[in-house]
Amino acid sequence: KHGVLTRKSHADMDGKRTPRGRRGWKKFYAVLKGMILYLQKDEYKPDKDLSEVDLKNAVRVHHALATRACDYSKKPNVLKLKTSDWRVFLFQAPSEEEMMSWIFRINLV
Ligand code: I3P
Repeated sequence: KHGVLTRKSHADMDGKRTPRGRRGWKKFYAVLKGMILYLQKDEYKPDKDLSEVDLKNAVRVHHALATRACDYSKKPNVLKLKTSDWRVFLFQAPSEEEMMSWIFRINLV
């Protein structure tokens, strides 16, 4: 699965709140492949190698939990992703349908 997702980092590894200055929203082209959600600057090209930054932004979604971000009301179509290393991200999808589809696919991993 792939598509545009806008990310906000809410908690870092070990569950510590992401500090000010690193809590902004950032738009990515997201690709869910195997157990990894790749967050790329540019649209996915199958034969192009991932950049160092792309690799750094990739999130392991094995044993992660995706839910609708019910407690976040500033933007619509936002899902919350809790990873197995206690990071928390918010991702805004372009539509309700896309948000539900990402939640479903991430939780299948
Ligand atoms: C954050 C940025 C986010 C905002 C966040 C700020 O600043 O303005 O958009 O979240 O508020 O800290 P920075 O880019 O300097 O990290 P919202 O869009 O959800 O308001 P927060 O600290 O209350 O999460």
